[in-house]
Parts: sequence; structure tokens; C-alpha cells
Amino acid sequence: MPTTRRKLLLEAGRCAAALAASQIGALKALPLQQPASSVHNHQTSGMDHPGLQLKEIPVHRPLRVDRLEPFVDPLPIPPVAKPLGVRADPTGKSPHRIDFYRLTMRQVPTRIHRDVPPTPMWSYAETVPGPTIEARTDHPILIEWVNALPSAHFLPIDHTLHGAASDQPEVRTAVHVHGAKVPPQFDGFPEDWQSPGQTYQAVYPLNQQAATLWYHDHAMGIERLNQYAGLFGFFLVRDEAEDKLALPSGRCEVPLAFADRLFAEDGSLYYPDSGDPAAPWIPELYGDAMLVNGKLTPFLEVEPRPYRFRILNAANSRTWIFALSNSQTFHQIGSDQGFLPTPVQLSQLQLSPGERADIVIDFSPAHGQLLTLNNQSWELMQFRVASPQSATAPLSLVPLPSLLRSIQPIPQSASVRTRLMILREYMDTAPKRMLMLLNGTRWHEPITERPELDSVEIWSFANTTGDIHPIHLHLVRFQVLDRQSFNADEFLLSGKLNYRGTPVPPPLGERGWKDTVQTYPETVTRIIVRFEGYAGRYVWHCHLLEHAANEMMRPFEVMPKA
Ligand SMILES: [Cu+2]
Repeated sequence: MPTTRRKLLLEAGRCAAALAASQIGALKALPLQQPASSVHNHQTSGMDHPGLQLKEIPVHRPLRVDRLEPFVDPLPIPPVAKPLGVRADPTGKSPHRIDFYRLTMRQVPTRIHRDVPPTPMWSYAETVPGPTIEARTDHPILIEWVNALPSAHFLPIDHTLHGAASDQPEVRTAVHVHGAKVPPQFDGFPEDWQSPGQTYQAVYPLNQQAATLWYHDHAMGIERLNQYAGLFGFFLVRDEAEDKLALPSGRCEVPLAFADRLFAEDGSLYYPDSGDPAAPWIPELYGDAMLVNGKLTPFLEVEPRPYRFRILNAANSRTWIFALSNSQTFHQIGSDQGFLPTPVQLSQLQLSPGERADIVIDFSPAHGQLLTLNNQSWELMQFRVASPQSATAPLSLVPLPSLLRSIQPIPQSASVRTRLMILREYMDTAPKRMLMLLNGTRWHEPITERPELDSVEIWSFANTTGDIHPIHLHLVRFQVLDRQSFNADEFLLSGKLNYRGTPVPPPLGERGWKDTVQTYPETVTRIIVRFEGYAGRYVWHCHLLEHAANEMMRPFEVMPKA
């Protein structure tokens, strides 16, 4: 993964909130702003202004994560949501009554570590992540999402961001099921939000293959804060083809959501700001507390047999590179939108925000050992592998199937249009700060992408920046065609797209169906997508939540067939 000067600073500086240096863009060598660690520790002084009333600004005392004993808490497994009953399908599409769920968003006390006081967070029930929804292909479900959150937000809203103006309710939620093929009115369009006391009913038709989906908040301008507060959970879709694979299941199938956070020493969640109270938005969020299912460095007791893990990157900004401490390999069996054609052996796995991976780790070679799952040099969680003698069931192992799912490549000849999408950094003028745009257009500008229902298009993302931007399209699944390096400096100066080298096909782990793709710096990443499902208005955006909140998100509209 290419490392930029800005990324190094962000990684090294931790709370470095307002680092907005751009290597490429309209303006080069942007001045670095004051890091948040100093921004937050000042107090107003009456010395310079005698007669002024002193106002104490609370000092942020960070939680010393490095002083906490690791591996003292068991890994929490989010509970599975239970339907409350069945109801008629409000869309009238299903002849049968469908399962009805109610998930209520509220503030709850959580514990991130044995030795840290309770942390107030926001949940879809009682836990962070929220309850896991277990669903099956072609069995539609109805969910009533209830906003029972406080009316005031506890994290720094930036009222200069689009949709977050001070005349809007502070707390707004819009639930999006990431990866779900749904009619537009049920997609959680960012401007169709609910405030506390309001509810929203959505039908999920689930006319799609088995996959690891997830739900999270998407409210315009504050999704970065709402997700940070805890509003996310798993949504697993299963099907008969998956059943036949006889993969590890029950207690041997474990969802793992990874999300980094910052905390104060009293246990409260801390989200840094730019230092400008009128415009507190920060370009990216990196935390030193790396939570797994809401817990800091938890442990999981496993038997010496294969386990299936549903891995979700639920972080605001962080791209993780997972590996096991004993360097043993594992198999990736699925990506965002379901199974890969065949298992892929890996020693490390790179996931950007919004992406998922379905993996199988066989713990039998490590029996009796303690392993850690690491993100580069950080220890994230511990596996305590039992000895074979203590296994609770016979260890007769079913080998991983060599064929998981037949996936037909969409032929490039089927594409009716290729769109070049430019990802570029700018310096905004008021307020003065970094701005990332898609095709130089802001959210409110007229829709420019109007593919026809069932048509195939190739979208080429030309990333002129130094960041990986994970680009997510709602509604659809797609295939990654290739990536090709180009001269970004020349492109920004002259508009000429000069490639360097040849197109590189995606790695094996990306050769299934995707809904979020890592667009590498100074690279054109091409995807091919059939716009199937429903006509209507959806969104595509960068899944770095701070970028999406500040204009790196655009609507698109699937047009009915002519
Ligand atoms: Cu981005």
C-alpha cells in the first residue's frame, strides 16, 4: 500500500485532526494546521483581556490505551435479531406475510475494556455492533427502524457541511443496508432522514445471493459521527448453495467488525475537531483504540479446527492489513457480495472502510498455542487454541470445497458506456480546508450519472490523490476489471491521461462480486457493473466517512428502460 506524507503524519500524530496537506491538487504544499492534541488542551486566559469572564474549556485527557492489559475480555458476539412476528408486505410484492423486525436506536452504556469506565454509545438495540440480522435469499423482511436517540448530539457537528445546517435537527438518522438490492425508497437516501421520535419502515426483498452485508447510518453530513457513535451492525444473507458448502457454522462462524476509536480517560468517546468551532470537520479519523466487536484486544477461545470469520471494516478511515502472529495462512472464501469462485490462500488481507471478507482460519496447526490477529504492528485480538484432547466434538475435518460459486465475468463488450470519474483534492475557500470531489462536482449539483435499468457500464475511477478511496455504489454489485497506474501530475496540469505500465488484473480475492472497491493513488481502477434491480435515485461515494460527509458523495439515478 503506498504511504503518503499525509498518511504518515496521520498515523504518527494520532489525534492529528486537521492535517490537510495535499500532494496533488489545485494547490500544492498546503500548510499543515495545528494538531488536535494541542488544539484541545488550551484554556481561555483572562490575562490578555482583563474584565472578561473566564470560560473554562474542558481539557481532553486521552485514555492511555497502551497501558491497558490486553486480552482480558472475551470477544463479544453480537446477538442475532429476532423477528417480532409476521406482517403483510407493505409493497404488495410478496404474496406471503413476511418477517417483521423492530430495531430501536438509543444511547446505551458499553464497556470497551475491563479496566475502562462505561462508554455511552449509540446502538440499534443494546450492543455495538448492533444485533446481527440473519436473512435468506428471496425471503423478504420488513424492518421498522426507530430513532429513540437523544435530541442533542454528543459529537462535534459541522454545520457548514451539506445537509447539516444549524436549522436542521442535530440528531438525524438514515439507515442504509450496505450491499442490499432494494427499491430506492428503502435504501436510506442520505437526505431522507428521521429525527428522534420518528420511525422508518423498509422492506428488504433479498433477491440476491448469500453475502456478508451490513447496516449503518447514512444521514447527510453526520454519518461519520453516527457510525463513530456505534450505529452499525451485520446483516447476513444465506442461501441454499451456501448450505451445501458445509462451511464451519454455529460457534465456529464468527462475525468480526473492526473499528478504531479515540477515548478520554473517563471512558467517553472522543472525536477530535479541527480547532475551529465554526467548522469542526476533520479530513480523516484515526484512533489508537482498535475495537473488535466493540472490545479492545479481546480474546476468543477456539478449538483446533477451521473457523469461518465474517470480517467487516467498519472504521471511519482506517484501512487494515490483517495477518496472524504465527504467519500461518488462511483462506478467503468471499468478498463484499458473496463467495469467490474458489478459496484463495492468503497470509495477509487488506480491507478498506466498507469492505467485507469471508475467511476460514484452520487452527489445527496451532493447537495449544496463543495466536494474535494483527494489523501491521498492532495486536487486535487473541485466539486461544485448545489442545485436540479438549475438543468438544470430533475433529474430523471437512476440507474446504474447491468450487464455491460459479461467477461469469461480465464481458466488456456488453458495456454501453464508459465513464471516467476523477477523484481529486482541492483546497476549499470558505471555510479554508481540504475538499475531495468526484468529477469536480458537489452533492447538490444536477445528477450526471443516469444509467438505464439493466444496462452495463464501465466506470473508470482516476484517483489523482495520495489516498486509497474506497468507492461504494449503492444498489448494485460489480466486478473489478483492472488497475493501471497513470501520471497524475501531468493529468492535473494538462488533462492528459498518460498511463504508466500495463493494466493489472485484480488479485484473486477481488475476483468475486464487489460493492466497494479500493481505488489506489495515481491509478485508474476500472469496474464493470450491470444496473439491475430497480430504477430510481441512489448514491455512490467514497467510504472514508469524513470524505463522504464533505462532498465526496454523488447521487446517481437508474433510469427506467426506454
Ligand atoms: Cu475518499
